[in-house]
Amino acid sequence: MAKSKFEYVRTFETEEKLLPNSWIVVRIDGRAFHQFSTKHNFKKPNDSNALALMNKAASVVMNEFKDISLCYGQSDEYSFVLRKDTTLYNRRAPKIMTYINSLFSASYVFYWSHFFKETKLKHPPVFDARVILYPSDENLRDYLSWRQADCHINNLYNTTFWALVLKGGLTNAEAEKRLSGTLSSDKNEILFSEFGTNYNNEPEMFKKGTILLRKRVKNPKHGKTRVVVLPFHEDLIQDNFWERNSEILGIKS
Ligand code: DGT
Ligand code: MG
Ligand code: MG
Ligand code: MG
Ligand code: MG
Repeated sequence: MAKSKFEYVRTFETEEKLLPNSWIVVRIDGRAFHQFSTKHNFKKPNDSNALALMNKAASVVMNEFKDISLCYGQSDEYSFVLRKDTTLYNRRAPKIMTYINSLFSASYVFYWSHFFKETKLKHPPVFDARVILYPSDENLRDYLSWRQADCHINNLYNTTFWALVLKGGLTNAEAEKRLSGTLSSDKNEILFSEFGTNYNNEPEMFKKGTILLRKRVKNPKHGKTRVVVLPFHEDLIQDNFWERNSEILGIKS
């Protein structure tokens, strides 16, 4: 077909290509989930169904894009880590970011009713997305450690805050004041001495977030192996996580 006289407008398009040989991280985060979680009666401070739905939507994304080697999620956010050498969409940033975000968001809606049997979706959930490049393995590990440390700090705060409000009868403002300036050890102590809660015994998913990894598993019936996406709730800040899962950074063991 002959080119139309309009076709020149394509030359206005730009192509944002991501630097080669760098880890690509796409992080999505729910928009105004403070409100969204209230409107949909999420349990405080953690709603297991809401977190399971986030994990499900991330698994759909990881199953679709094989160059994602690890995902990390907590609260209303998920990070997707693509291999350094990925050539997915020629490393075009907008393609990678929008496909991941859109598949995640669509899956969140698609699977909503599996996780919330009683609660109808009241409005479409939306997620923002960003792409970050990390040139070294150390940078990538520090990024993931930063997100997991954030999970821990927020979860300890929220667990103590909601214990003071829901079990201790304080108002939100009183609980906030009580916690202002406290250290982690103070919060652990409040939980233990006032509410009989040992923070260490809280569910690992709440304390550590969720890591999705690809693992080869054997079917016990016919012995065939296949690669599946599995959730882990472990400390990824320590070296031994990376030693046990040496395939992520491509360290030959
Ligand atoms: P943003 O991201 O700037 O549009 O604003 P938000 O409101 O999404 O803020 P963000 O992302 O910093 O914090 C996540 C919010 O989502 C936070 O207010 C707590 C809420 N949230 C996340 N997971 C849960 C949950 O399992 N239970 C409850 N009750 N709330 C949750
Ligand atoms: Mg948010
Ligand atoms: Mg925010
Ligand atoms: Mg968030
Ligand atoms: Mg098209």
